[in-house]
Amino acid sequence: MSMNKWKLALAAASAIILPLTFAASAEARGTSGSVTTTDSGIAGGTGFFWYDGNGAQPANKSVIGARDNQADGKGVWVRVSWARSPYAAIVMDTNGASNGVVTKVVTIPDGTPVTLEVCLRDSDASPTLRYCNSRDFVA
Ligand SMILES: [Ca+2]
Repeated sequence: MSMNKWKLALAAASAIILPLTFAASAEARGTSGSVTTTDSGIAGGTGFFWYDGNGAQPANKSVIGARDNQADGKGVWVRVSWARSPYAAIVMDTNGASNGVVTKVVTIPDGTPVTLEVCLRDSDASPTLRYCNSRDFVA
């Protein structure tokens, strides 16, 4: 094989391998974090999103969480939403402040962009959402 043919063969091989490598690493990349409500002083609520970066959950499982930070008579409402069915999941912390994080496992395909919203919620009888905030993550 001449040098030119060898170089062409290498270039062709790279063209095939590189997109596969890129797709594999992009699939594994997700983001986790939190967002707090916009009320003044100590934020009354915190919403959490954990993508399945450590494989602790089965494939395509993410976890959302709600934490009530303040004994103000309001619970915390958290919703994660994305562009494909089933579109959204909600978790609420209504068991009083300082009782940890209420979590929910959600099936979202890896690599899916999601929006996490957190609001304070008055009560079951009056479920008005207040002081909402949102942040984007990747499942
Ligand atoms: Ca509260």
